[in-house]
Amino acid sequence: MILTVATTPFPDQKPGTSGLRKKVKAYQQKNYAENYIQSIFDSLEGFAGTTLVIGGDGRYFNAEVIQRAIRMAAANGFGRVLVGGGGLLSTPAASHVIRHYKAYGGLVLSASHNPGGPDGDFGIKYNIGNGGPAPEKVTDAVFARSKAITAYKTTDSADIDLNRLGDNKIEGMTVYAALMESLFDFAAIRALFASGFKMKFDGMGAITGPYATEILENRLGAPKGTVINGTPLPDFGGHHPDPNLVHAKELCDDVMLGTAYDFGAASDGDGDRNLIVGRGVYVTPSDSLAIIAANAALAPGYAGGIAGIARSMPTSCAPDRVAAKLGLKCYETPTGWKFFGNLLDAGLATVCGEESFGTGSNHVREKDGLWAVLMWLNILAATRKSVSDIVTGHWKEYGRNFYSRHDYEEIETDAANRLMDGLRGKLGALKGQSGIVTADDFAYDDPVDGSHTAKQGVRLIFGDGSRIIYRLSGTGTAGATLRVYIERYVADPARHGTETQEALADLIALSRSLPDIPGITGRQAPTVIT
Ligand code: VG1
Ligand code: CO
Repeated sequence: MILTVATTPFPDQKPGTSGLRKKVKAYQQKNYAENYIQSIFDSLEGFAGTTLVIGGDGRYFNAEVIQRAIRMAAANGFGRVLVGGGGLLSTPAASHVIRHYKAYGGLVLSASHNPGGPDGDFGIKYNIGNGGPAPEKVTDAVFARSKAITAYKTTDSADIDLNRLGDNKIEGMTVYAALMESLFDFAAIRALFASGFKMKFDGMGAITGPYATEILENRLGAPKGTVINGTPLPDFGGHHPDPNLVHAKELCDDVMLGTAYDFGAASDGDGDRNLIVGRGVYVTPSDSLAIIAANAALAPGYAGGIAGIARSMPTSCAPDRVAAKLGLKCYETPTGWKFFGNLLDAGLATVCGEESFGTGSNHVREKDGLWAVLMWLNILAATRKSVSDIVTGHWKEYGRNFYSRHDYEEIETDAANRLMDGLRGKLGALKGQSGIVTADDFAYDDPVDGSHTAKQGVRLIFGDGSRIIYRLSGTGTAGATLRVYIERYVADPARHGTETQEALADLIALSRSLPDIPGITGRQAPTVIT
């Protein structure tokens, strides 16, 4: 029976960079999740009788919300709901499943790289029929609706056993693994592992563990135990499932400093991010995108070459150099995967990436952690070179974009806004100072649908191409996080060995003094450096 339940709006259901992320405690308020899900449905048209995909990254509160979402989808008139076994789907698998089954769209229950557990974060994201995150015109409509909502629709049916879904259950892993087999040279990668090549993959207690175990160990013959922290847990086993030098330190130390491994990788809470390291080398996500773009044709799925590259604005300009050499366009978009969808749909770009450990291609409409790992394995298998040789070889050919991101987490929201407003207010004056040739607030005009997105980050671009970029995070749930991105291009191979923070030292100092970060935020140094 369909029930209409009266509710009152919450003022704070504004989707951020990737869905609505809040503390679990906020999501546990009566009707909070229901209001948001109903606001999504109310913003969509023509879905009666169609299919909706629902899956989550398995974090705390997933099991409860998924049941509510299934009931609400039925009550709102969807004809069919496809749910991942156990309610689990990684973000890239959900994207593929939406496309594969030609669903109307999908709900992804995830707060991605944010910590989980009762005191952690929860999130809900809506993806459209192309498998990608809803564009801003949809998320704007959802927020508007959430401020006016008066009722939601549900049914009085009992909870469903998510492991016994009959026809409504899809094994996200099987269809996803088949997609990966169609893109990469599994025989060559199998031969690489058979030759004694050793890798370690850190699932970080999150969703990718089972996918990685199936693909790397079962299908590609990597030794058992290659995947560590491979069981998804509601609190990620206490890990902060953000695959970077800080939160995946153990893996990085083992692979980079030791001699036991040739290659190391990790993925985040919902499986869309990737970390790539080799013996003695950490591959920045920006370099990884450039290297993948330059070598994509080694993988069968991209043998015909790529159509173009897209990167988020703060991502380093390393991919631009590859695009130039290949005679392709490199598109520069605002932060967040939702801006890549149109470029991929229109065939303007084949590979895309962000500095925040996100890389992907036109095979789905999300970033894809395991895809990036398999692309690297394919490149390593085809060339039989070490990660380090590939990276230094790339720098030698294209020059090196030294790159680092400095995060100041959980600063006061007012201070963060003051700092950004201060920068915006003196853009005119900054031009000409300290070699700055461009000082602006990045805006994007989508070449496909003509939509305009403003205020996407303050850019200071120097005469030699160096950049300092400032923006506030749109995924946090406490206070504000200031992200400062620092980049310098160096052509001379003799200088490529310099340590990154040292190579950027003068720009780093300037990045702090120009907007007076210590004075305004009270912070002398960032909390996380990647
Ligand atoms: C961050 C990253 C951004 C990424 C987003 C979602 O956003 O910077 O590049 O697309 O997270 O990634 P922000 O607004 O906090 O900088 V995920 O893996 O958390 O869905
Ligand atoms: Co993620």
